[in-house]
Amino acid sequence: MLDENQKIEKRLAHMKNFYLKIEDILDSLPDVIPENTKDLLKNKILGDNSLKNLMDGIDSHRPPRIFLIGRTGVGKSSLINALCGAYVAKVSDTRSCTIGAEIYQCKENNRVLMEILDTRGIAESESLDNKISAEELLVKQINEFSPDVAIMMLNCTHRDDIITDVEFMKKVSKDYEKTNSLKLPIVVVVNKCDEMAPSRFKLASEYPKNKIDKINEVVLYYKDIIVKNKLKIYDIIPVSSLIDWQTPDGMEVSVEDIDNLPQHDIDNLQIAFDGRYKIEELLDILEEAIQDFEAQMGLRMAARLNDVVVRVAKQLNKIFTGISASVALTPIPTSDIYILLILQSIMVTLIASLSGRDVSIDTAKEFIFSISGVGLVGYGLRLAAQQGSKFINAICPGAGSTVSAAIASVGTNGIGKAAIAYYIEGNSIDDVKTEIKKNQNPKR
Ligand SMILES: Nc1nc2c(ncn2[C@@H]2O[C@H](COP(=O)(O)OP(=O)(O)OP(=O)(O)O)[C@@H](O)[C@H]2O)c(=O)[nH]1
Ligand SMILES: [Mg+2]
Repeated sequence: MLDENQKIEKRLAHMKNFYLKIEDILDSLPDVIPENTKDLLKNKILGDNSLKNLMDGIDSHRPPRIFLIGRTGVGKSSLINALCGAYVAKVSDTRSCTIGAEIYQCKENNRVLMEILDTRGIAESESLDNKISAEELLVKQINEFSPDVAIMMLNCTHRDDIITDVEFMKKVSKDYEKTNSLKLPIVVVVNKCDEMAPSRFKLASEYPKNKIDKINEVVLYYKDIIVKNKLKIYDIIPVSSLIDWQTPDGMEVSVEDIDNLPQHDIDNLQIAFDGRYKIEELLDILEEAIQDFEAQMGLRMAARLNDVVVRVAKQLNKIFTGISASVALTPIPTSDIYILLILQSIMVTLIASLSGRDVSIDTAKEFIFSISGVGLVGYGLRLAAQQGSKFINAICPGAGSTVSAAIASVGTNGIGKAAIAYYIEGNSIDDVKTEIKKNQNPKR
């Protein structure tokens, strides 16, 4: 039986196979499409660097290196579990570390998900005789580790004095930039939001407005200190990493007791209660912040099977939304809608291939027509082109007949979302249509 990871690899390979065939598919489009239009599409799709990086990352991904800084008990280890959606084992690295810092790998079934440099921060190293040299040593160690991203963790429920750590991060950041000629993306994570009053609401979907308002107030409080002290950060986000674990036979275990369980139970821990808040959004931010595409794919691969597939599909949607906008800006001999339809069909086929299915360009086109309510199933491309403005109107009412970049991208994005909902999340076509009707003018 294939394990989760092999299933993911298989689906990604399936998508890549389709990607490698795009040139042939474009070449075999009906003759009504002029050669230069086909070339334009080839250039736009195959010349797109983000798409190329996404595909390259499939063959050569690596675990992302994350530098975690935060006080004892702020939830650094819990955050890693929350990001991976599983209780991951910590395996200490052989590399030596300064006091207060530890390098380890997070593993699941022999697969390394992430490499972590974990430090309690310089504020807690005060007992050291020579604080200055300890700090220098730590900065050096962080740069040797060469993180893809730094996560600075703060506590939502007590407003800590963070100036020492902010100053320290400025040094780390400066040194990193000097060594790598690259900015270190710093993401500030304000954890334990579930504990904010009223703390009885632990489910993210049930947070009342007053709780969210208080959480946002704390975020602003920290942001203000960071800005005033001139630390450049990539983003700041409030989260909760709360997960309660249970053994496969349903026995709940507290985090403190997990290490006492037999190895088999530790390897098979399940989520008993999921109190995570905004972890998806944090993953999105980290994915964007990480520049190296191999590490970016590695981060996606650390998530659960369906999450990995959805994350990749979302990325495809983002890329094709961008390509659509750029195509709409290019003066082209054929009708814009014609080209958009081909682009969107290719995107739908790529997304569908992630579900393990083989979907032809024609089937993808039919999918687009059926969700947009035009009902051209079975008709040829030529008719689709003639019906162009009507078709785009169905997706984006009031669009008129010229396809602007904004409309092209809104249409593509809507179709991408619908394809994810249908092919990957397994919703029915009727549910997908209802969802589209609800968000007639999606913003992104
Ligand atoms: N309610 C709640 N508890 C959390 C959250 N994150 C972590 N905890 C709890 O806080 C305690 C400390 O969490 P850890 O993840 O071990 O913290 P850490 O930063 O790794 O601590 P050190 O390794 O000692 O530096 C544990 O009991 C966690 O279960 C959260 O978001 N909400
Ligand atoms: Mg820890």
